[in-house]
This record gives sequence, structure tokens and C-alpha cells, in this order.
Amino acid sequence: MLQFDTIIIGAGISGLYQLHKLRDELNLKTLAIEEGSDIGGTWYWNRYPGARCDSESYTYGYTFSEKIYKNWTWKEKYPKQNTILKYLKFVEKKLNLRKDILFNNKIISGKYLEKKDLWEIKTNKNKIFLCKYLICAAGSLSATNIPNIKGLKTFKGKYYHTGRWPKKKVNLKDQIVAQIGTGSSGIQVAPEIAKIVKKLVIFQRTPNFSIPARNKKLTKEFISNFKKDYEKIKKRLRKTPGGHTFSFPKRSVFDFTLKERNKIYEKAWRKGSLSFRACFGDITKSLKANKTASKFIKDKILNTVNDKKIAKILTNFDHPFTSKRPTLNTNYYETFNRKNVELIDLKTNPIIKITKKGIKTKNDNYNFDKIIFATGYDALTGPLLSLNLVGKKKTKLKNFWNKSPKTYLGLMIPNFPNLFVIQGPGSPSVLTNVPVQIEQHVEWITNCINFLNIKSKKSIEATLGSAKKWSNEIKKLADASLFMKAKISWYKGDNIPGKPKVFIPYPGGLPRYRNICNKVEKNQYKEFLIK
Ligand code: N01
Repeated sequence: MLQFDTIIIGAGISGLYQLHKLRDELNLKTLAIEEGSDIGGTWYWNRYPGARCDSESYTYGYTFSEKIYKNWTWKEKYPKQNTILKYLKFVEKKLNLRKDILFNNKIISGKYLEKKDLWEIKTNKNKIFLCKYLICAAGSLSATNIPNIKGLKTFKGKYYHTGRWPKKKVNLKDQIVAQIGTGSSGIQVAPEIAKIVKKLVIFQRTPNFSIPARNKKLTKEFISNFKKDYEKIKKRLRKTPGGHTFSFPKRSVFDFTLKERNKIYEKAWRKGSLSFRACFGDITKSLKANKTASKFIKDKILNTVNDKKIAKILTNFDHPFTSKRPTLNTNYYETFNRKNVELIDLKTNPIIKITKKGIKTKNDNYNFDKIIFATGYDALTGPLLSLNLVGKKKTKLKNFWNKSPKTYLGLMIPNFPNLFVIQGPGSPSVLTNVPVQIEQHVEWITNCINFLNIKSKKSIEATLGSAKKWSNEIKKLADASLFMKAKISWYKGDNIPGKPKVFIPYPGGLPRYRNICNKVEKNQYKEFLIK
């Protein structure tokens, strides 16, 4: 049985950087195990038509190496899925990581051997490994959710989930296609495939707020400036709550007249970016202020979509803007002006079942060649639970988390010593520009393992007390935010039947979170149980 100092689960953005840090800086015998046949994580699996990142390219990537930052050239404002994959391959090559990655192996179980202070993990290819430290870098949005709709197995056509899109080209030309789900993924897929399919029927449960992306080619001057500004950008990304270059101004919606306010919204709308939510400091904090942004967006949609009935369904919002993940789009609303696109409001016309030939709703019966599930993920906890982890005293993670995920800092779990989680529940993760949070996590974990090794320690474990305090801190912050005003939100587990209904990520912003983690590190991990 092969033994390693550390095993990393996943070879996406986090797994690759973690492998580099542990192998090249701490000289640890390290292996990354990846389910896919190549690196990339999210960007390996999400090959659906239109897949693109919502963070601006020059802010989306590693900043730990000036050389890597400056030697890669982003050419578009928002990078395409395969561009990000190329970027990650470029980084992987520079750091020579591939030789320490085992591909095509999915972890099916992990057991902590208390007497040996080792993790024993098994893969679906019957490989068994031992390691002292196990690091879960499996992503926050990798456990796909295909809703359990009656009859799916009887469907004679093909169906796909956006997050597990096949490598082989999916032929959609002249096909009659159903798309279920209108979140970030669905909003990107629809305009792309509407151009090639014979007919596209979009099933919407809840309308989402979406801002135009206004993607464009970057000018030579812009490219040269962001490379020159490397240090400045790196610092900036660490200072803002979301790890983007924009932060929230002090100015309130109510410091301005309606005309002035709309001018500010209009400018941001024309620019196109997630920074629309930062037009004013109170949009994400006060319902009254938020309503002005929601109304602005609603009016824009009503003015774009020709059919008034469809426009109404698309703007029948049941949650404040930003209480769910805001999305960016390229011609999403314009897509509903096409003759080959239909919108079904699942609120009034729900799906009864999937049939051999298509989908039966309360009012209609549809035939489809293909069904696309853009139905999201069992976010944050799903990837960890799928590993079937068993910690100290035979504690199963599934049981330990049956009422809520319990972590300290989102980084470690009581009863699961020497298991570190990157981007896990209880960390800012999905509320941030992800690579910025990933770098912070990887660097914290590396420093912690280095500390333990220098001090010749056997194990580190989060205490139940600190996990409890951390959950309370998350609850307090979430309760004071607009996030809890969303009726169905994957941030609080509403999208998965049976999932505990608690706010999952840490909503206090990256700088505050980073400070807490830094203090813990400076304090030599006193809050943890170290043996
Ligand atoms: O998933 P989602 P996603 N019956 O959960 C609907 C990141 N991301 O893959 O709103 C019918 O947001 C569900 O309806 P409702 C980003 O962080 C980033 O789109 O729950 N419908 C919703 O419309 C994002 O937030 C990028 O009522 C059902 C949709 O399916 C996260 O990934 C691109 C249903 C799911 O939306 C997830 O985005 C893509 C059911 N049973 C993703 N169950 C970029 O950076 C769910 N739905 C561009």
C-alpha cells in the first residue's frame, strides 16, 4: 500500500496550487488524485455551450507568482471555459505538476486510522493509499444535482447536466431541447444553444436577476496595464470583501435623487459586471435600497423582452437582488424574442413527470430529443459527503453533519483530524472571486502543516467548541444579511431535498475572514487540539 505525507483530492485550481506548495516548498511526498482524465476541476467538467467565468479574466487566476501572472495573457474580459483550461495547463506545465497527479480515480472512501494517525483512502479503481494529511480540494460546486423527477429513467432521448457536460460534442443542431434551470449556468447555455436547436423550451422555477456581461476583447493597452499593475491588483484583490477589484462605496442609494441614481445604475449596466451590486453601499444591506436596484433591473428586462407575458414571468422575482448569486448574461433576455424559444413558468405549470418522449407538465405534454439539466449542485457539503469519510471513533461525516455542517473556519472538522478542506462549508468560498480565496486557504494549510512538522506533531483537529462558535458567527452574520430573504437558495441548502436548512458559506467577507485565520496562525493554532 503506497504511503504519502499528503494526499490532495482534486486537481482543479486549488489542488494544483496545494500540490505545488506542499511538494515544492515543504518537500512533502504528495499525490493529487483526480476523478477526471485531466486537470481543471470545475473547468474540466463545465464544458457546456456558453460556459464562461463571471470574474474578469485579469483577476481570475493565481497571483502567487509574478512570473506566471505576467507570462499569461488574457485576451477577453470574461474568459471562456476552454481558455481557463488552457491557462491551468500552462501553470501546471510551468510547475511540472502532472507527474504527481493520479487521474481517472474517484475517492470512494476515507477512514482515519486512529492508532497510526493516518488516513486510509480508497478509489473506485481499487487503489488504496495511506497519508498523514488529507486535503479535500474537490471544489464547492462539483456534486451535481439532477432533481429526482418521476420518469427520468424512462426518457428515450439523452439528458445532460451542465456540470458534467460530455467531452464528446453533443449534437444539438435541429433538435428539440428542454432546459431545466435558469441560474448562472442556464442563463449562459440558453442563448448559445437557441442559435442552433430547432426548438428550445426553458423551464423556469424562479426568475434570476441578471446583468449584461458585455464581454469584449481586451485592448493591448489594457493587457499591458494589468501586467504592469500586478502588485497593485494582487493587493487590491486581498482587500475587498468578494476578492474582486471592486469594493462597496459608502454612498447610499438615498443620497441621490431618482434621476441621479438611475444615471449611476445606467452607467454600471452599460459597463456590465458583477460590480453592478456595488453601485451603492446599501444595495446588499437594506431592503429599501435594494428595491431600487431590483426595479431598475426589472424595467430593463421588461424593455428587452417583446412578449409581455414572457417578460412578466421573467421578472416575477421572489427574492431581493443579490440574496441569491447574481448572474451575468450575454443576450439571455433577447433569446426570448426568438421564435424557436419558449418559456414555461413552473410556478403555474409544474412538471408532473418525465415521459418516454419528453416532459409532462400540469397543462401540457412536450416531446424532446434532449433534456439539459442546468439545475445546480449539492453545494459545499455535497463534495465532502460523497467521499464517505469516517473519522475518529468511527464517526461518519454524513451522521456528524446530519443537522448542519460543523467546521472551524471552514478549514477543519471536529472528529476528523489532519483533514483540511479548501473552499469548504463555513468559508467565504462561493461568495468570492474563487481563486483569491483558494490562495488564502492553500497558504494557510501549508503554513499549518509546516508548523506541525517542525514541532513533530502527530495530529491537529478542530474542537467541537470552536466549531460551535464558528457556526454561531456564521448564523449571526447571515441573519443580519439579505441572503436569508431568498426563498429557495443553494446558499442555505434549499435546493436539495433533506439537506439541512442553514446558511453554509461564511458571509463576513474575505478581509475579515483572512484576519481571523491569520490570528489563529499567529496564535500557533491554540484553538485546535494538537497531539
Ligand atoms: O446552479 P443554480 P448553476 N426543478 O443552483 C433550478 C457557479 N457558476 O449551475 O432558483 C426545477 O444557481 C433552480 O431554480 P431555483 C455560480 O456560483 C458560475 O446555474 O432554485 N428547477 C435554478 O434556476 C453559481 O451560482 C458561473 O428555484 C430546478 C437552477 O435550476 C453556481 O455555480 C457559471 C430544480 C439552478 O441554478 C451554480 O450555478 C455557472 C427543480 N427540481 C455556475 N432544481 C460563472 O462564473 C433546481 N432548479 C459564469
